[in-house]
Amino acid sequence: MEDAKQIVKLVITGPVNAGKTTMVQNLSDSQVTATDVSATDHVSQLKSMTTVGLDFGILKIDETLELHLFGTPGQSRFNFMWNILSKGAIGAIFLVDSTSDDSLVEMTKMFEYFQKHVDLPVVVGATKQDLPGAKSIEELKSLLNLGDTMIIPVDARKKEESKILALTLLGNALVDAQEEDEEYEDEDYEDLF
Ligand SMILES: Nc1nc2c(ncn2[C@@H]2O[C@H](COP(=O)(O)OP(=O)(O)OP(=O)(O)O)[C@@H](O)[C@H]2O)c(=O)[nH]1
Ligand SMILES: [Mg+2]
Repeated sequence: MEDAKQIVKLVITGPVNAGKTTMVQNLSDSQVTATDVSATDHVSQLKSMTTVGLDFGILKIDETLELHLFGTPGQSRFNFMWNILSKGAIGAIFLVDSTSDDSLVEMTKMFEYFQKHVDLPVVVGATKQDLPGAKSIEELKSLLNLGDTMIIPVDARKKEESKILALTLLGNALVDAQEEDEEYEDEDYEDLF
């Protein structure tokens, strides 16, 4: 019998201009859905287009596993989409623009919001490490107050780097799920004695 195909949902989130749409586009084997429109107000000083709904793409790992990627908008006025898009996800990739102080401030707020309202396993990807003025991974780790959360340099334009980030998140999420399972089983056995 053929193995059933597993579909795993991942969310890609983070502040404006961190590289979420770029990552979903470059990771996807299939045609992507994007909902970018012309940026207005302060965002238009950074970039011409911004996401107002979602990015969607599919990355096929092998015959039995597909990652379904959901990119969120970065602007906080669309934060209702963060909850909607995170439903049923196994984890979230948080991207942050390593060259932008505004991105760090916004990322801290988003990260707090997520921990409170969404609570998924997270891996942080630090983009734009190749650009002048980029903060080092160590600096970012302490400025963002990330605690135990893993932070990895990534260029959202590069598929292989982005794939490593996605697979790291998947691995961490599976370990978390296994640990929760074990706790649950221990509780079960305690009831027996
Ligand atoms: N030099 C460099 N550019 C990058 C890197 N990662 C992403 N970019 C660029 O940064 C820009 C990010 O734009 P988007 O992908 O639209 O950003 P977004 O996070 O979807 O932004 P919003 O939808 O507005 O929240 C693009 O021009 C990318 O090519 C990187 O590691 N290095
Ligand atoms: Mg976008």
